[in-house]
Amino acid sequence: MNDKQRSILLDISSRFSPPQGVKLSYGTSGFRADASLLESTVYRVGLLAALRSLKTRAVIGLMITASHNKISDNGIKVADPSGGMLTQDWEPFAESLANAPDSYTLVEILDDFVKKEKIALDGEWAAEVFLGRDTRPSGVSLLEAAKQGVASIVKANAKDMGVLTTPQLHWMVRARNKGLEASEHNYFDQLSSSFRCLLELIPQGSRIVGTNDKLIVDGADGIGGEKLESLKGLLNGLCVEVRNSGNGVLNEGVGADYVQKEKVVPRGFGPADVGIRCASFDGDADRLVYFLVQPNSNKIELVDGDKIMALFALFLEEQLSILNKSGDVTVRPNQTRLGIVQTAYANGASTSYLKQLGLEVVFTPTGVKHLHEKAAEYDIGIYFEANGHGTVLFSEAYLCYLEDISSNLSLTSTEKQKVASRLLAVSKLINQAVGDALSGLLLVEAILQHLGWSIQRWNELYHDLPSRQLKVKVLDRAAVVTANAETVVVKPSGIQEAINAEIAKYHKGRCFIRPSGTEDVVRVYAEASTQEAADGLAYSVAKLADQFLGSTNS
Ligand code: NG1
Ligand code: ZN
Repeated sequence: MNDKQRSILLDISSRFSPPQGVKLSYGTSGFRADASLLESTVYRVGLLAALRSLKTRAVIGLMITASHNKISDNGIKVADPSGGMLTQDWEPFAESLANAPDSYTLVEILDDFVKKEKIALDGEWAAEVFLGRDTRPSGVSLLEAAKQGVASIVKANAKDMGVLTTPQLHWMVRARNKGLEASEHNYFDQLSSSFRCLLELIPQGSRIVGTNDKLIVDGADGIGGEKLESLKGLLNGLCVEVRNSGNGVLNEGVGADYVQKEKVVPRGFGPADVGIRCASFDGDADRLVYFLVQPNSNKIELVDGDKIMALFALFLEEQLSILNKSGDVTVRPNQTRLGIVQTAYANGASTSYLKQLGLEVVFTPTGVKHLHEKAAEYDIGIYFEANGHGTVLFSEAYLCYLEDISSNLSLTSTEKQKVASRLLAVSKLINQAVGDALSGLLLVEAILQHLGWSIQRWNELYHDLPSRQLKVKVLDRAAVVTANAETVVVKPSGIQEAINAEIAKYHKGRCFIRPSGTEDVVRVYAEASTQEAADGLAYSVAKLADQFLGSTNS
């Protein structure tokens, strides 16, 4: 770094002092905290994004959002050139930047990193960073801080892409780095045309006849509802009503997280909606769950991310079985590798169902970065978290294979061509960068129409085991160290044995604890054969967490 660069950095960074006494960590999904604490962090992540762009010679994304968390929180995460999450190798650098106590230390850390990574600050390449934010009011000033961060690195350009869903920003980064047009118009165009293509390929006689086909979507009073309102004008074959599209308080009594955790109707829904297919997004529209309003109560029947995954898996498996039928020159020497990736939060009944379909099911720790990486190892990899975050990935080689089949009239049967065209349309409809509530919703809708299924029929695929999730505030959540995709606690010693002793008391009992990557809590998850038992197991293990780790309330 030359003197000019150093002095620009010292000057601008001194305007963004870090909060005192707060240790920030780049968790499951970037930095998240009360918005008032984040200006310096966002500024510093702006610096990192510019360096990452210089290093990779590609466009990098910065998304300012705290997703499903309350409106007063905010957060920032980095999208890598592929549109996926920041490479994990750079997370420690992000953390040391965010926690540097003053501008001098910040510049030292930066200088060392630039040397270590051999990043040319005054090379030919001008860094480019796409910025997006959700609807949180604090996003306006945080976006300015991010711009300043990018601008502090000489030859770095920040481009404000506007108020977006998180998956839109990831999609735009990916598209631009593939040399494609990356506007919202292009994104909507891709979604609507691939959706149309899937509907056109529905076998005759499949569509549900005479049932109430309306879909009602809860937009969590965030950006997703707004975007769906715009997109819906481009969609034929889908009757959708959007509620909670921005007039109420973001994520308060609404949204996918609320619906999934509380299992009650979101604000704006009620008895008149009984029997109608309903869906809920989270605040930045990267999570999607479906639900049915129960008669005579405020309870809902939840159709969660696991069940969305089961629907996708069933449909894709059916398509692949047609494609992989022998007696045709197009058959691949090896069958298509279809992989299913879950976390320990997946309901046990969903895992049994998927295994019983004969599918390969693997587990990773919580967090999209882990799931995505694993799913990318397959020809087609499906990953989902129970909370509704997930997508379907197609490898480049597999897409080429599908292109060959769909265009090679002389070698393949019409049926196989149709399957290949369908799978290609799925790959365009479902966001390849990151889980996306808008595109996930369209794929669910297309598959239900293809199968001729109602939401009730879909929900019958299997019955969830009763479960309970709790949060425990402890003195230091980092004291909990886990292994085996977070199913076993290795530290503090003795706690796992105590948890095992509790689990043994319950029929079909399963329980684990892990430190949250987005909140200052330890999470407890329990499953058992009845709701009472799942509650009992969760509460007794929460008590153990409290005893072993010390409560902040005592
Ligand atoms: P943490 O706070 O690490 O549990 C939560 C979700 C993750 C993921 C991230 C990012 C649960 C149990 N955890 O992470 O799955 O979605 O938020 O938003 O739902
Ligand atoms: Zn989200």
